[in-house]
Amino acid sequence: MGYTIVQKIIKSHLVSGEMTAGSEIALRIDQTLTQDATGTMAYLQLEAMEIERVRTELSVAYIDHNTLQSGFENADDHRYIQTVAKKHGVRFSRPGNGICHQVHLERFGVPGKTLIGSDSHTPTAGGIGMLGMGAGGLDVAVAMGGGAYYITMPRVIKINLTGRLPDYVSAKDVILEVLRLLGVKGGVGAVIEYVGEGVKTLTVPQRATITNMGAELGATSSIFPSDELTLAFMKAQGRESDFTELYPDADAVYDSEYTIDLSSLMPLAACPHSPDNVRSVESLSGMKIDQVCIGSCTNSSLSDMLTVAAMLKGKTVHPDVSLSISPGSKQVYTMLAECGALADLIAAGARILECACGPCIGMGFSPKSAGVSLRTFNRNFLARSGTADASVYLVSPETAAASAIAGVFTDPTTLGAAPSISLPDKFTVNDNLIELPASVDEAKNITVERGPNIKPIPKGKAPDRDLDCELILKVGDNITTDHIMPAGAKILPYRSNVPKLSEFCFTVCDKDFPRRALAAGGGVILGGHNYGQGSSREHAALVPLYLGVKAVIAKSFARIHVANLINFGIVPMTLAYEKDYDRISEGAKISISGFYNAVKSESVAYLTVDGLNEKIPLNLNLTSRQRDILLAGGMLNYTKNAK
Ligand code: MIC
Ligand code: SF4
Repeated sequence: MGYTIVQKIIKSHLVSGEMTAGSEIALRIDQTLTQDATGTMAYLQLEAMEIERVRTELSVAYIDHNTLQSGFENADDHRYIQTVAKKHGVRFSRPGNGICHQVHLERFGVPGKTLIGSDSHTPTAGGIGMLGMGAGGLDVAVAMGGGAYYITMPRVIKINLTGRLPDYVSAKDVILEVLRLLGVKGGVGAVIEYVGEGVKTLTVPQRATITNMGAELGATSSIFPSDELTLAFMKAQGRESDFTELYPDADAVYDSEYTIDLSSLMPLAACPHSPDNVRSVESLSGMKIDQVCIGSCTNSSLSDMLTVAAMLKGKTVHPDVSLSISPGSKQVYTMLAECGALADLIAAGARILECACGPCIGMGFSPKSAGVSLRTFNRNFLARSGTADASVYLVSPETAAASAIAGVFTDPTTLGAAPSISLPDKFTVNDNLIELPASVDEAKNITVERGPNIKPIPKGKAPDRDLDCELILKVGDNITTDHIMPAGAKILPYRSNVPKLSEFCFTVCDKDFPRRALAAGGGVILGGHNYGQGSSREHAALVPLYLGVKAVIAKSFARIHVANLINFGIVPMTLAYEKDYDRISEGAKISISGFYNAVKSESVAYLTVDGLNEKIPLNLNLTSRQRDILLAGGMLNYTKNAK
């Protein structure tokens, strides 16, 4: 039996475990990346584990999220990351160099290798046949120290692409179609592999748009073959020596299979407030809009920007619309300037932002009250834009540009022939904003600079012998990490300051939650399906830990978040019977007698709820490694004990 692309990469990186879908495997990690909003924690943890020098082939620290610097906090954190990276052997991508995933694809990704990043969109690297996975900062720190990365061996979903995209229909519409088909939890436990004749019609940046937004399916990763178009991209980056061909075997066996005929697709939009709430742009056309934002790690490549520039050339953005454009990297920005397309964007009235995450993570550009915002981004979770009652629609750059001119939702396919964009054979390469680490000798003299914003990381502790507390919060399905630990311009500056961050925990659902949690002395949270979907931010575990959360009970969990809970000693449990969800109310007194022992070795624990006669069975689907981490009170203690 042959192997799929992802199975080939896993096989060549397997440290332990069986390659049977559903079992725990450990992988050797070749490369890591961090970004600044999760990076400070990752490097604090690297220091806490006393790792002097990273042991990966390549590790890069990017500054791309917190670039507003409305106070000293971000600037201090940047300097911390810069100095800690230099000392410990990590390359440092300075602010202004671009969004981590875009820059990594351009300058560092290697087909066939493994990459983990403290950001959920790390699968962008799958656009060149690299296995990229999002992870919590602590897992990235462990990998930097040469430790393996543990995942559940994924199922492999094949998406067979046929045909060719029509004019004005683009890669974003492909991934929106996949989201429509599979939903935001359709990829949990799986890697999505794109194969078939249609693959040959998609360039690397288009492929990367698709693999990037596979994160919204809950997938472990998404990947394309590495073929002649990958080689052309690597050549254009001056990196052909990093190229290897990678295809699935002809007799590879997939767990499930879908076919998408690219030629049958139309412009699509994800409606508020979920990336899988997909409708045709045609059905929305004519709706008045207030804002358009183009950029983010999903759609900020040179080809996206050139397409938008060609559509805006000679036109003016509608007077009722505010249009922001953030190119994905310094390379993209430079080349836009060199070819004159930047002038076309400026002339049309676009507000050009620096190449960073910007509005995607609510760092400015919040829409007006009850505003309608069209964004080429990947997430439209409630309140993420910074305006709680705004309606955010996720669309392609083509739909965004057409609508920005018209002032209403516009299907670009109604505009006639699309502009033809040709990509240069050579990109402008200038890595001057990537700082190399110090040599081992020089490193001894480097002092890591720590600003006052950096506060100690809360420490987990072993589970209580018997759990006895309150159910402090009950929430529904698909709770995102943006609900648990919101981001945005007011909150992101405190990513290194957990006590301050805790004031905002779950406030999207319940303004009073932080106060209630502290008053109750902590407790347990009850969630629905796919609890913790979205980002890799471990703050969504660390902050609840600080507020005294000991366990989370849910119908099911998202992959990265459940790993983060375990890493910080919060016990994840699932309801054995979903119907029991309705029998537990917020505020109930609950207990589990023999909780410690259940975490140690039982597969089921029994929850007593005040006022209910029967006990509610809860599953503890934990590997023995995860049980040991929880018993140690989290990964930091666990690694210390192992020394
Ligand atoms: C996001 O898109 O939500 C983020 C901000 O990039 C996060 C990381 C973070 O919260 O810092 C992610 O996707 O992992
Ligand atoms: Fe940045 Fe947005 Fe991409 Fe997250 S999704 S890495 S915030 S651009």
